[in-house]
Amino acid sequence: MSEPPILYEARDGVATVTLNRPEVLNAFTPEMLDLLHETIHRAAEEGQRAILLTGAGRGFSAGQDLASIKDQYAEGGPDFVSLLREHFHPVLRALRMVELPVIAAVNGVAAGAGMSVALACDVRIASANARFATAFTKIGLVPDAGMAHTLPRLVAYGRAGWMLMQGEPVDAATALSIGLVSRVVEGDALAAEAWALAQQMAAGPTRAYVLTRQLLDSAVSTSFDHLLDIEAEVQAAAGATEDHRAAVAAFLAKQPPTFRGR
Ligand code: T3D
Repeated sequence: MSEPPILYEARDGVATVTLNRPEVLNAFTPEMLDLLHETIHRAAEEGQRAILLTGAGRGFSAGQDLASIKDQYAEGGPDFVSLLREHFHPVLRALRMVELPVIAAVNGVAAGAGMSVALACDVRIASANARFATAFTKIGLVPDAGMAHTLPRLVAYGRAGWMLMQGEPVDAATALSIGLVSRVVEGDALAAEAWALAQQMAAGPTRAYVLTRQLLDSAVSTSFDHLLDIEAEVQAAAGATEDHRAAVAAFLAKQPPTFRGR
């Protein structure tokens, strides 16, 4: 029996989700995307506290599986609208809306929509051999799976335009220097370092992390004045959590806080 294209393991509050088609650098098929979407929701429904997303083998993901759609070119071409709306977009929306912090452990090449998926996560830690290739224009496509939104916000407009139009891979050291990833570690240390980061975030104020994501998303598309209104509302939600109250009490008692994600 062949292995499932998505592996799931939950331990100590961390749901590890592994893209698992290593023979094609974890390129996405619709079935794999649907399972990934289900799995993101599963982690939240089970009450896990963080998601750690990574790839099996030497790649993170090479984006859309081009071999699986090649026959469609003889019949008028792939139905891009359906492929995106029905299979890619639910995954991207789930990553941005799930009530858990999402950590991408980028273990190798992330290309096309594989890179888009990595960029939609809250934080990225990469191995020294990771590469980021926008790839879309290399095959005559425009960026999709949200990359036209995420990339310029991470690396600024000018560099995003260069990366998207040139499509050349960016290595891990460059990715770190331009803010595409937050940390780079030697390849064989990635699993342990990413796990430690995921555990640290899972034990943190996870509700505040998710609200911070929402606030950041609002902040990049609104005026300063409107942001001040939004932040008051979002802070009210964070301020109503048990985690906030417990952390203030712990601070005043000169104790370390214990966060429960609510
Ligand atoms: O319908 C739509 O298309 C809309 C949605 C679009 C979203 C997108 O993601 S568009 C972008 C699609 N992705 C790409 O164009 C990337 C294609 N891959 C590459 O350019 C290179 O493979 C990489 C730069 C990612 C890695 O290069 P390298 O030299 O490390 O590995 P490789 O030898 O090229 O690949 C290893 C194997 O994976 C190879 O198979 P083989 O020869 O060992 O049997 C290769 O064919 C396979 N593979 C890599 N990428 C894909 C793939 N198979 C299917 N689809 C892929 N995207």
